[in-house]
Amino acid sequence: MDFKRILITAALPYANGPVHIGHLAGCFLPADIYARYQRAQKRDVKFVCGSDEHGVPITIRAMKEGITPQDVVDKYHAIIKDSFEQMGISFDIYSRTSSKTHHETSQAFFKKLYNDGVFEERESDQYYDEEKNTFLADRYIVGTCPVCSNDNAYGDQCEKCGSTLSPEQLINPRSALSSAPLVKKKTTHWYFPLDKYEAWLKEWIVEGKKDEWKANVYGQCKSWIDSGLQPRAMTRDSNWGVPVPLPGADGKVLYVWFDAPIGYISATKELTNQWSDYWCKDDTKLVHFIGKDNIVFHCIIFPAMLKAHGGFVLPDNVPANEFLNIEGQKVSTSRNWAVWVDEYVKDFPDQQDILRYVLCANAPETKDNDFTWQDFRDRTNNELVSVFGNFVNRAFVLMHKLCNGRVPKLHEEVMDDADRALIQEIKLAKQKVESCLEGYKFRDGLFEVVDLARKANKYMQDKQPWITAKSLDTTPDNQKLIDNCLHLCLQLTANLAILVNPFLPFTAKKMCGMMKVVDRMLEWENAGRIDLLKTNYPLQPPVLLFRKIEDTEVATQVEKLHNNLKQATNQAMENNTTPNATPEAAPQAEETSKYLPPKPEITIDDFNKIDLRVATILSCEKVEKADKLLKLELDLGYEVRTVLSGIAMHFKPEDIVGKQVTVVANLAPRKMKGIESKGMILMAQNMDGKLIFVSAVDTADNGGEVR
Ligand code: B3M
Ligand code: ZN
Repeated sequence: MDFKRILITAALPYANGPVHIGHLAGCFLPADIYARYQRAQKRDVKFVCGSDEHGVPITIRAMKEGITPQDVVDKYHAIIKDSFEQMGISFDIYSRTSSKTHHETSQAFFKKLYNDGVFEERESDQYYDEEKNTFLADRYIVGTCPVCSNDNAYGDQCEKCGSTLSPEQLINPRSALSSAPLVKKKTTHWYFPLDKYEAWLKEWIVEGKKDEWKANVYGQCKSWIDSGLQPRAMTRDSNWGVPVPLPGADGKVLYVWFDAPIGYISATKELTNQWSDYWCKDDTKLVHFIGKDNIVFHCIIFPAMLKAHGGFVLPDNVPANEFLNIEGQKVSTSRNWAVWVDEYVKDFPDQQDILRYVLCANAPETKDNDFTWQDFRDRTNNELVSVFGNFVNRAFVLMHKLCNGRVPKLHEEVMDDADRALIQEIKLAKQKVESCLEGYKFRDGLFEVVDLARKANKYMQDKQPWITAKSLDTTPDNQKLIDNCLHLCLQLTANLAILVNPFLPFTAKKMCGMMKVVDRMLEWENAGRIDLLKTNYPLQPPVLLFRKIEDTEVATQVEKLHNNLKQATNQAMENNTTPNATPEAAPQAEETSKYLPPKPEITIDDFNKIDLRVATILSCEKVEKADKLLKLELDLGYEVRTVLSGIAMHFKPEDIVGKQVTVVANLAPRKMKGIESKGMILMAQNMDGKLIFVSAVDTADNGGEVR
């Protein structure tokens, strides 16, 4: 189908905390790349988002901080909006669900379903706080955890041991709002009969989207549908949210997952009078960017609501990402294990594009991925600085040195195969990046861009115009060779600006400045051309596109993470609770289990690559200026070597000398604090955080293999 317009949405973040880089990588960055690319294609694009300002997490936060829910959302809406602006997320509108338009739009939506007799009205027993005269969401019920005896477990989850609970399982349940004992009271709610849409969903998704939607998205939908759909309550007893627009429904609001997706419609309404073109015309391509925990809401519940209402387009695609872990651990806002975007932009001023780069190059598109500060440094220094930035810089420096600061002419008569091959690569790169972006394969697309720079570097290195320049007097044609090389390198630079623009917009802008071209050059149709810069056109001196990340910056950030964790843990212990709980699904879900998720399956061949050996610790000392590192001398039988291990917080050096350990002996050496570490020792971690050496039970010979 040919689409006339594209409506792009990114999941509305809850305004109960700032956004972290997991949110960015999960949906906002890919959505932005897609929107920027489509705009460069001169297509009719609208990119909408806003804060999700309803739901229990916000009222809980308000209660904990002793402020009103409105105060909470006002505070975080501003912080979140600013973070997005800073990071160049180019929404056409960033709205909020507390807006008047949104209240009206979601109420009208509900009313239409109600009038059409879509809902089933049901009565059920709900916990009620008689002192506060209010029904209690599961989160508002506390009691003793049946699993770990934590006295402050919630009605839906114990945050101490991670168990998922229901209020019925709590021992001595009580209200979190008062100390009143709980009573049950009858309440009425309106249920959306998802079961009635099962056959339709089967046809639309299970049969219709198999080859179109990403495997992770399709798989989740299919298993939901296959396990049978149940009616779901679309209203709640609460006074924070969109009031249910029915007489006698005081104290009832729309379920946050009913009103939030309608927020996409409200935001479009606020953006343009033509909003209905985007929502109601068949030739609109609607694309929802979300994190994986939002899949069912966007692929099943919201489409069923739209279908029941009638007159709306359905999503063409829902390219959900998996999760981004941080330094090997799941993001947890309650443990403050996260990299916050507002802090990143403070810690790394004017370095938005390197974060965009790393998050896209390592995006969790098909599986959960890990963000580490070391990888952030490595990718920045080895890919952005050494490959992309270095090429552009060299092209400009050489042009100023060897071609009077002007775009030299292309002399066709002396072109060779290498020149022609490079031109071919430029054209190919456009096609490759384009097909990646159309197919939501953002990391592959970005790889292709950098790969073009890599090829360009090689071309320049092979041509060596600086050497050619040395024999100008003897071989006058040599100036032509130099001209051709730099002409092509500069045209390629212009192409790089176009191709990188959706991913790294700040960089593309800088490059336009250096080339003295207007933004219009960045239109996608210009990619693949080698006449973008006019011959003899004077260009600016190069500016540095990216700066290197220092090892000390990596260390500082890692330390910050651990300090945050320590603080949050201490505070949680004081309160016997967690400071920042998020019971509703967040784009980056909270950890719900004390166990790390299982890793993907590997083959025996994968395993056999690891050379595990028995070794004895010969000596051990602390590493200067590193709180966590111990320097170990290990006897591996066939050699003695140095290994650094981050266990200084757990062991005294003198206590572990003589211990036998297991070493990953063929791990690539790594330098930390100026010391080279060759290998890694295996440690097991108890649930309480205690570390234990993984070693042979009976004494084994040093150097012996562990299998
Ligand atoms: N605020 C949930 C979340 O942040 C929710 C997304 C709404 S998208 C309509 O995960
Ligand atoms: Zn527990």
